[in-house]
Amino acid sequence: MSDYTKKILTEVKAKNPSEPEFHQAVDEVTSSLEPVFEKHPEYRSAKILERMVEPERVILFRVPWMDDRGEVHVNRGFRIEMNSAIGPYKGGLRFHPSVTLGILKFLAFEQVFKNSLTTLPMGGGKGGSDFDPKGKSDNEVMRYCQSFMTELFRHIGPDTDVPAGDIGVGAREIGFLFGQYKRLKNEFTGVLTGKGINWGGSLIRPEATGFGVVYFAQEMLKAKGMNFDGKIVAVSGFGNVAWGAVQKVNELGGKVVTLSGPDGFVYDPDGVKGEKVEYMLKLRASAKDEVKDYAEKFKVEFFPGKRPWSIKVDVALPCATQNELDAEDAKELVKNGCQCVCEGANMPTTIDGYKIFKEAKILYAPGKASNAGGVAVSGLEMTQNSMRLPWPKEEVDQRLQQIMKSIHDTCVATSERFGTPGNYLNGANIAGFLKVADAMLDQGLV
Ligand code: NDP
Ligand code: 2IT
Repeated sequence: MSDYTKKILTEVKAKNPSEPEFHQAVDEVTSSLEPVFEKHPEYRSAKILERMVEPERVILFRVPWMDDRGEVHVNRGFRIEMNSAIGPYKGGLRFHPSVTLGILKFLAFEQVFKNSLTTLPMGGGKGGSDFDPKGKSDNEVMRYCQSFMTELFRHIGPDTDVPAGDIGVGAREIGFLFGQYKRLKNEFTGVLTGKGINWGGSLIRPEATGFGVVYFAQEMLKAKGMNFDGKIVAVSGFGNVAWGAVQKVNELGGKVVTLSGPDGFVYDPDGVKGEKVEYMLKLRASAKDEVKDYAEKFKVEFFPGKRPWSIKVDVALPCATQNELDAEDAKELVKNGCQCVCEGANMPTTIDGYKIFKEAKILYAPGKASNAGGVAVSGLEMTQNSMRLPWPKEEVDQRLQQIMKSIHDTCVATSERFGTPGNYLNGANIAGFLKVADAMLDQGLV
């Protein structure tokens, strides 16, 4: 690391104490950017990176709500408006008890690079709450979403900031949030994405992140003369992203043998297919947050408290959450002959885990490139809303495939151009950075 980037990282840590995930995300991006600063001193002198690590705006608010028994609760709501150089702030909302300012800043920072890679005009943002949807009734979730939006509505808008879903925020929550926004503004606009299909949502948006991950992995395999046919695949998580990924792997002839939750993982050597894929939706809707029930229902093995990375597979798709794959897990995967790791979640691999993949020279794609299909189709939903014209499924899917191929090819070309061929992480970080950095230069001191 150069003195310049070291200084930036030291300052980020000093200014933002107790935000380890944010430090990790900045560290990972910064380490890719050394060759950029060597070639382009103009970014240094304009202090582009120093500006990019500081959110344009952070909104933190109280969310009071009442449960079904009449008891009052208070949670925290956040929206991080990170960067609007190339478009309105865009990014999901996460409802999970682990949500903190630091977690959302890491996600918003990643989102800036991801959105830049999609080829669409979207800036980066992220938001959410420490609200725990687990075990809550539909009415409680509705009241919570209404209270959350009663403050958030004044900060967002179809040309300003367009939130969507993430962990704990799916179609149901987007519906409640949209309904409240509409009442407050008396406007029907594309202010949120992931909407229901009858009221402005895009076809394929629910599947988009998972489909996109597999399209990206397919491109990586193709570049090495391989494909998904007959490949054994480990998937972690059992949520929206995992569900989309499982479907697409099956379609392409692969076999998914694991799913995981906070309680452990299931090993299904016959493959997660047919009614089992439908069952994933039930598992998630049950709000129990367990995959153990899958093992009981389909009579397969359950490994309590364990992650799925010890199983021998060809491809690994981490689709649950950040830092769910560490150096030990990475060693296991490599030892067992895994050829490709393609991230569905945001930052699921630790920095030490990534180093193991790099040393072993196996294919590795960072989430900001490989999971960009979700936000890309959100971008397409915004386009359809602006045109007031819905596109057929085939058109959205075809555009999604083109976008994932374009991100793949950009990562390959950029990593080569900056001296690290085959390194998708460097390619994604550099290409994502350059587009935003140039826009910031064009727009003056913003
Ligand atoms: P869901 O809420 O649908 O599913 C999340 C899954 O991850 C659940 O299985 C959840 O279980 C598990 N999980 C969440 N937190 C933890 C934790 N701390 N430890 C272990 N497991 C955990 O979310 P999504 O599928 O939408 O999101 C999954 C990942 O993909 C996240 O990293 C998200 O940021 C990323 N992503 C999502 C996109 C989207 O469009 N939805 C787009 C791009 C990336 P539990 O709730 O019980 O903890
Ligand atoms: O992490 C992500 O890219 C998302 N949760 C999707 C964001 C979006 O705006 O669709």
